Amino acid sequence: MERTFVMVKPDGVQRGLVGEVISRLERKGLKIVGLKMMWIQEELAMEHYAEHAEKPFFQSLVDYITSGPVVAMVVEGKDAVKVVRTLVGATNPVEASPGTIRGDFGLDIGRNVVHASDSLKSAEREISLFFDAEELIDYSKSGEEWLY
Ligand code: 3AN
Repeated sequence: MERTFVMVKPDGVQRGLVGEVISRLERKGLKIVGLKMMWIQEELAMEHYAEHAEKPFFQSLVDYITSGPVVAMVVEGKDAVKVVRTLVGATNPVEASPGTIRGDFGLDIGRNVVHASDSLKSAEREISLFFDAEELIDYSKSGEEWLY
């Protein structure tokens, strides 16, 4: 089973899309193993987006992600990293397919509703950046292997 990091960004929280995002992840069969609302401080934002430090939009990205509360979560499931990226859709909501979260709810590339890790390696990095080990809950939904 894989774990990945998902975050409802400030625009998603402001627009009341937290439940919608969680619901889509749950209905797909993914299991939430960590969940919290937080207001990201600049230092964490810069670390989270470190790979974009040289990009022209870096400062606006940091300003935006720290502009209001976010909902951070860790979801677990078979091929979770890829499955969540597929549910989330393309980075630019203009190109994201209908049926994806960004395709259905986003218009602006800077305010694209959700963040999701793009690889297993970044998932591990982002999970440990946002969550302490004891905040992640190990549980099973039932004893059945097939119940994702
Ligand atoms: P994704 O979130 O799909 O992994 P990344 O990692 O390429 O996309 O970009 C991180 C975030 O930076 C995006 N979610 C988006 O909010 C922002 N971003 C990416 N490209 C641009 C851009 N050209 N202009 C403004 N913001 C951007």
